[in-house]
Amino acid sequence: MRTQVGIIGAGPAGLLLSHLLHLRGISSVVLERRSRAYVERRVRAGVLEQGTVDTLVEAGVGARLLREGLPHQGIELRYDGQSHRIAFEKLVPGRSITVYGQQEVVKDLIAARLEAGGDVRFEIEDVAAHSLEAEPYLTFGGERLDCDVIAGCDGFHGVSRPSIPPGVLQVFERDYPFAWLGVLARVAPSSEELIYARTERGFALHSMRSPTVSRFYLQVPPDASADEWPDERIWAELKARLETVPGFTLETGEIFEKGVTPMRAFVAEPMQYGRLYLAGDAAHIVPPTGAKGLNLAVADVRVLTEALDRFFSTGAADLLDSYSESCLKRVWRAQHFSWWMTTLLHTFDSDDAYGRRLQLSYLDYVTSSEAAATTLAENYVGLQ
Ligand code: RFL
Ligand code: PHB
Repeated sequence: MRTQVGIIGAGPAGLLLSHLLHLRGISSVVLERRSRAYVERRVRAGVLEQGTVDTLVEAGVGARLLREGLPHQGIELRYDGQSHRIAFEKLVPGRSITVYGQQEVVKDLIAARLEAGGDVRFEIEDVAAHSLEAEPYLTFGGERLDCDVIAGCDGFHGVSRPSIPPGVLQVFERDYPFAWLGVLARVAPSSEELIYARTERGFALHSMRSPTVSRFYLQVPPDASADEWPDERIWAELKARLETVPGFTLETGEIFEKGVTPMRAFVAEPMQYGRLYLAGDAAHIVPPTGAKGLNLAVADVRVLTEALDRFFSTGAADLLDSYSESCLKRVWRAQHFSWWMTTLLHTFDSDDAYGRRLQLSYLDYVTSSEAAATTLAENYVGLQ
């Protein structure tokens, strides 16, 4: 078997890459370890930057997103018994975000790939990448797939990054001393916009998926398990962290999804080796506070598509050679923003009274200075 681009992983990065390449007449095969049902059900991100929405719409996979996605013109910061709105329409006119579940993006992309006769294979468990320096190929289940290029879109725990020889990559990482418990509940959102809440009990986030489904996150200890969090405990803690301003009541409902996500940051440089190019979580992850992970994956794929198009249409490898450098500028901006949002809003060491004063001082600054609020807004909606 032979294809131009062998893609490992059918998450947002791998599927979007395959779709964008198809639109430019470049062939690809996507190999995914999990089943189609599993990847379509996997609950993750929810916030799409303007640039991500534009990419999906321009690629012809945005019809349902435009119909069902919830456009937002601001977010709320809640702390110290006060509520403050960061107003995108005023601070970054014409730019906003859309709340639309990552698994809905994945469903739309899979449907588009299959409808166009794309080769997406699920439940392929033993993919390995070989001969990365020249004439690369993938093996799986006794088969061999020769490719011009391999795209490692297999997430943080995938096989593509570890297939790069030792010593090539420089790794930068940070683990946070807490995790997020995320839940989905069948209840109308209690707020029109997302609420990022800082309290002495820890951080809480009120997000949503639709007019009838709400999404919540709670800062929990790093070793927490969802089993320790029966529904009543979750609602009590969400109320304690969110019902902190006059007149706000949190509506409750049936919780139908629960999971704990570690909070970690990671970047591997460069994002390429020989004919292997890493995109999305395979190369970098951010803590979810800034809602950047999926958006970074989409941005990588945009850069890679341009580079591959040029390579296959003219033979010029210049854009491929500078792929990592082009992506890393945005990656590091998002790393900084995610670190900053995380540091601002979470409870760290309970003995660190000095650190708490710094957080509150910065929150006061962000909510009272237009310059500071604009910094938050332009990073949140995504820098161009
Ligand atoms: P994915 O989505 O992890 O997809 C990788 C795919 O590769 C498959 N795979 C393999 N396939 C074949 N062989 C192997 N050996 C393989 N190993 C793995 C996997 O099964 C999977 O299908 O990576 P991708 O495509 O790079 O996409 C990245 C995003 O998923 C991720 O950055 C975001 O979900 C992060 N994130 C958020 N990002 C945002 O932009 N906005 C948000 O609001 C946001 N919230 C979040 C988040 C991530 C979260 N979790 C659970 C990590 C909230 C949470 C709670
Ligand atoms: C989500 O809705 O899943 C979500 C929203 C904002 C974040 C992270 C996750 O910062």
